[in-house]
Amino acid sequence: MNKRREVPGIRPYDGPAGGWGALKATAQAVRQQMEIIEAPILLMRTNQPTGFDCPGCAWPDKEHKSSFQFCENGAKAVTWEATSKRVTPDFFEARTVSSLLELSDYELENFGRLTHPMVYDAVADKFRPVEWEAAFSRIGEVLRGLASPNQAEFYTSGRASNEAAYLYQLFVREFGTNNFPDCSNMCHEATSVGLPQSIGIGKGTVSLADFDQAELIISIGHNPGTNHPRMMGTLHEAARRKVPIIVFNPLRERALERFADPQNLVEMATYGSTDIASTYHLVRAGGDAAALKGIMKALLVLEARRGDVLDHAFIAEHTCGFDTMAADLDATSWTDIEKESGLTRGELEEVAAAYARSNATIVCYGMGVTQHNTGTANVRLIADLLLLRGNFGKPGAGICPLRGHSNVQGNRTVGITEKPSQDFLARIEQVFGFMPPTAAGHDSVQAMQAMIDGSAKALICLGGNFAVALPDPQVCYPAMKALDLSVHMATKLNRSHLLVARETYLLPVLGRTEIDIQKSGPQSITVEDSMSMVHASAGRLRPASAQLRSEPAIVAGLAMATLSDTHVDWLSLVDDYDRIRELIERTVPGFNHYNTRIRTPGGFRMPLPPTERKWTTPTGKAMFSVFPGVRQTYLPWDPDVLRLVTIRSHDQYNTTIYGMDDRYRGVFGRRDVLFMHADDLAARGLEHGDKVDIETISAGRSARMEGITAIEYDIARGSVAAYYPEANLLVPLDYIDKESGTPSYKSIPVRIRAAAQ
Ligand SMILES: Nc1nc2c(c(=O)[nH]1)N[C@H]1C(S)=C(S)[C@@H](COP(=O)(O)OP(=O)(O)OC[C@H]3O[C@@H](n4cnc5c(=O)[nH]c(N)nc54)[C@H](O)[C@@H]3O)O[C@H]1N2
Ligand SMILES: Nc1nc2c(c(=O)[nH]1)N[C@H]1C(S)=C(S)[C@@H](COP(=O)(O)OP(=O)(O)OC[C@H]3O[C@@H](n4cnc5c(=O)[nH]c(N)nc54)[C@H](O)[C@@H]3O)O[C@H]1N2
Ligand SMILES: [Mo]
Repeated sequence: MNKRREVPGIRPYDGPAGGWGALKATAQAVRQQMEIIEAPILLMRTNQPTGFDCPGCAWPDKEHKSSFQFCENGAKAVTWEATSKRVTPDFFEARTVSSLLELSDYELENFGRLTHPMVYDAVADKFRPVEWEAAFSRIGEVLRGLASPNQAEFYTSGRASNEAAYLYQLFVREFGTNNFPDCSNMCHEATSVGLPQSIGIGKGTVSLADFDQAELIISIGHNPGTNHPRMMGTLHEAARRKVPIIVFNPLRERALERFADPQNLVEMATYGSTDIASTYHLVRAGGDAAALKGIMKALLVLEARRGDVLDHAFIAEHTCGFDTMAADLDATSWTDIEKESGLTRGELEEVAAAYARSNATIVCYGMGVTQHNTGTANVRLIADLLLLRGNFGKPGAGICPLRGHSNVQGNRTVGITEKPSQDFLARIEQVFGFMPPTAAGHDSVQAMQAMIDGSAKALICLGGNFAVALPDPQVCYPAMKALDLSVHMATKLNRSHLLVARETYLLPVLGRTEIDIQKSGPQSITVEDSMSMVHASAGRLRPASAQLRSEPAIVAGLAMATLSDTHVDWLSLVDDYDRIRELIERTVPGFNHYNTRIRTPGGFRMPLPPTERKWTTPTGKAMFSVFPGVRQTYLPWDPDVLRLVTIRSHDQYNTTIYGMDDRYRGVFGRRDVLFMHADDLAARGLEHGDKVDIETISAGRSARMEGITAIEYDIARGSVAAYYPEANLLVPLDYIDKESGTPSYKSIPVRIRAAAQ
């Protein structure tokens, strides 16, 4: 690399991911948030049969039986919740909401845990303490006073337990709406919509044991070193067994290149590390569809030559649509594939050859695949690739979407969806004796659009940071303030809480790490991980405040205050969560003997028909898809237009910012940077460290982010990257995957110019 100028806070990171740096960062997280004595014990209890489920990510544990698995970002998630800092009524008395809005997302959450239910007082512009019952009763009154239940939006962020989420959907359906925007609509909705079309179910099909038998792992658009750190243990083991790992990612992510496992004594003692990716392809942002089509096209050529590449028996017995897809691959030109993917035909042919050699392949993927206008189509292409060689329902093979929030998958399983199935509604009616609404409700973008056009009047949030997670703060923030009512069940203060409506309530909840005692004694909750394993979780810490209530208790409180004529005995359900699980068992398939099975260590697995080669699609077969052409038609070919990817730093959990470093990408103490390829900088007469303005190319309103520091990075040509949520300024709200409604957070067409001032 040519000699670069010094840019404050930008230093290349040469080491492997993990290793001593991860241990040091963990110690620092503990020091900054907790009383040091209890921290080690708490961290040891994370993901143990006798402890609580880590709120960090949805990657499974070895049956929840293994010894403590070290995880830096898990430790950050746990200590961030178990912090000794508090946001009390005195805190709010000393600050107006307007003054709090001036602070950064990091500062807001770093004040600590909410301790009391609070209500907004518009005259003083402050939050004041309120009694729980008074809050419930007023919220119920406002909800009952709406012209229609459909004027309220009920958001869920995927940390809620199965029990809380189930009660929440029950309350809302009895109230009369399917308006269930949830974080999944911004995350893996493309998986939930695409995979059922392909294989009959919107979930991953692999288990941890499959990774022990895989002969090839393909990793597309996910960054496990930061977002699923316990997965690094799995990849590390696979790499040491010499399993090829082929990566597609526009950014060079250190953990996918080299990793030192903090559990590996030799590696730690010798400062050694293990190479993770066998090949790393810097695919162009949004170019995955082209790359996948290229691999499949090359595979068909190999098949024509050798005749033994495709799994003919599997295709004949288990699939539909092969010929149409093959004809489309034939018709797709290599020129287009290369241009769109940014990869060469030779590179893609090599991937096809490696795939043809492997008898058991797993494809893992994350937000780099789903958060595009073609998100659903991308997911289906991954399924197509796997189907060609029968990589479902055999050991060591399958599809592995890396889920987001630790229980986002469970939330969906127990009924958090704006498009419930008729079967589920029929069972609700049968068990509870009320008619749930059947019309589809709003997803996240639609809920916000309803708030913007004024048809939605109330927003209730079971966790999350709705307005900050969504695109386009210029239109979303004012819409929050125009509501009649907003209610936030939360652990910590964030910006969505401060975008106050005419009436706003903050209801503080118990976190996963805390003991939840109800009438029948201490309660456990249950969660479902990325591999469909359901298991129990019980907190151990003393609650952050005596005023906190559990999420099920708060949801029940809201329900009783809202529904004058309810069919549900809410109080008895809160007294003993076993009773909630009994109801789940009666209304959701797959939960037989729920209460017994969660009492065995490791829990149980939800049914996954594709693992038995059963396809619950309308045809009863797995379905190949057709992706016409190679590109996202809305993206212009104009070489001046770059594709902006929004990414998470290493010190961040979605909108929660733990710190200002992004160690593995060499960024320290700042987040106001734009990652750019050296040639893209040069083509604009820019240098590493220059300030730039970023402008979104979209018909209609212009969106700009000004004075960002462009830094040279090993990123695909034509792609640039900036941090989420700051860069949400540049994402139009209606810029979505039409099939799944997911915002295209990872391929925003932008122009970059030297900063005006
Ligand atoms: N510590 C921590 N853990 C987390 C989270 C967190 O914020 N912090 N968030 C949780 C949640 S809700 C989620 S959804 C997951 C998110 O986990 P990931 O799916 O890993 O999400 P991102 O960091 O947004 O980006 C993923 C990767 O996609 C790449 N990418 C971007 N665009 C493209 C593209 O067009 N093609 C390809 N092939 N790759 C692309 C980026 O360079 C990045 O490496 O993690 C969960 N776990
Ligand atoms: N530009 C851009 N935007 C994105 C993304 C992106 O990659 N790029 N990713 C999208 C994705 S994948 C997701 S999932 C969404 C995330 O969207 P959300 O899930 O809405 O956001 P979070 O930042 O995870 O929510 C953090 C808040 O949750 C609350 N909280 C934490 N723990 C608990 C708990 O146990 N109970 C309750 N009740 N509350 C709790 C705290 O108050 C905290 O402030 O953002 C999306 N937005
Ligand atoms: Mo997510």
